[in-house]
Amino acid sequence: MSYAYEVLQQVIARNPGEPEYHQAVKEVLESLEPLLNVRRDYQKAGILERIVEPERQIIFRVPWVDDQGRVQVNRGFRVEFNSAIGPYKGGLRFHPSVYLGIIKFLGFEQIFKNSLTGTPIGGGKGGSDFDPKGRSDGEVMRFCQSFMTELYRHIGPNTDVPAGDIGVGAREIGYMFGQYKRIKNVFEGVLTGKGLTYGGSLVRKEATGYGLVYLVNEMLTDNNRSLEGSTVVISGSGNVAIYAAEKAVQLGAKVVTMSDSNGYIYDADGINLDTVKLIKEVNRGRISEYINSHPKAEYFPGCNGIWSIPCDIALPCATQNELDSEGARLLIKNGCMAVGEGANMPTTSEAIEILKTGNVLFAPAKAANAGGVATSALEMSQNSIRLSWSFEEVDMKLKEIMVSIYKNISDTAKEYGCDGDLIAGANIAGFIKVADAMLAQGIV
Ligand code: NDP
Ligand code: 2IT
Repeated sequence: MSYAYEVLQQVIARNPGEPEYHQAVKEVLESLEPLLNVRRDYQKAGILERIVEPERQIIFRVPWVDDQGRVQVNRGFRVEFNSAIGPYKGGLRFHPSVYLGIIKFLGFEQIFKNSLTGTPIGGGKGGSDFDPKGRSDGEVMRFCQSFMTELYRHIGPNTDVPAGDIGVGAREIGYMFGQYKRIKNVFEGVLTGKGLTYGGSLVRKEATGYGLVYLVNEMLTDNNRSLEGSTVVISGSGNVAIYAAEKAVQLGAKVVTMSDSNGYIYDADGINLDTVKLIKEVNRGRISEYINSHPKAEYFPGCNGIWSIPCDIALPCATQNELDSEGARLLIKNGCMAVGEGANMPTTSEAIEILKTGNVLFAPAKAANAGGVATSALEMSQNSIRLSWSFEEVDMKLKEIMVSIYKNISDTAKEYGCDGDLIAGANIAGFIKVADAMLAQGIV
């Protein structure tokens, strides 16, 4: 029995009822085999046993009062997973599906993603089972204030720096920042994704989507393909999806779909992003409203059908396990040449195997969506030096980071005998830096 397999069995036994966490750990540990065969020192130092156990897990009550005067109680989480290479860093997710297993899968992925960015940030994640959908601004504010009233004591600009994720955007970050500052009486860069008037970085809003397309573009170029003239299917219509679509169009592609948890739109002429931004960013509406102003477009209820739309490139940008084996088969059948993961773990393990067999180029989330957190690290740098860089400057740094992530993961895949397997390349490259830092710091 291999070291990685043994640790995986321990993880499954010790963390019952957390299938998403098991899935994330399995994918990483399996792909580390070629590295662990040559680096026996990792086993001696118990690196795997330690890296799969969060350094700290915080679970807390979040009481608040809704607009009808009723008391509501949600559950808050912050999992401080690994601080070997920097302060814990990672988003907060507000979604009714949130439970400890989701936060742990996201926090675990974040360790390696953050390492790949080349910036000094550790891995963490948090959130709540609070559902912002249909809640008034006042309710969201009271929830965020209550959430931060507990969270503030665990975080800090050199300790743990949260940001956004599903259900947490500029509005929520603003309310949480205000409450943190009020409690601590310190103006400091404790959150990223802040508004531009109070310490936010230009390009942070666009960064995950732009970064995804920069990385996919590198992967295509490296394989003598091009984004220009291609047809792109994007799922989701949130922060990542919108700015992935914007950059894909800027680079000459046509984006024909977007979705939310109710259904998807198909616009053969190319999605009008101004309409999507108005519906989603301004009105917080549903993607189905798109057809009201674009009658030639079609709306289909349900999420899975989106992968039946013929495309050259698919960018899942909504949520975990949204692209399953049936979706993968449909993509291949329709001639899809590349998949880039904008969301975290959007592709099921079975679907990944099918895409591999079908020779579809595959950019894994840890690398492909790292532009968001990389730009968060740039926001932290700007906060530390009390300066703001221009849009062009941050965008250029983001692009450089994505290009170097691609080079790092494809070189690493080659070095460990799995040429072209960017999943293995990303997992191994992300892991080595963290593992070596852990080795150097002793058994802690
Ligand atoms: P948003 O909240 O802005 O948007 C999420 C989108 O995904 C919405 O369109 C939402 O639809 C849809 N969605 C959410 N949950 C589900 C579900 N269970 N089934 C179907 N659709 C769903 O989030 P982001 O765009 O920020 O995040 C999207 C993904 O990208 C997540 O996996 C996140 O972890 C990942 N990510 C985000 C980064 C960031 O910087 N924001 C950085 C790196 C990764 P609806 O409105 O109906 O819920
Ligand atoms: O999954 C992610 O990388 C994020 N949600 C962004 C985290 C961050 O700290 O910017």
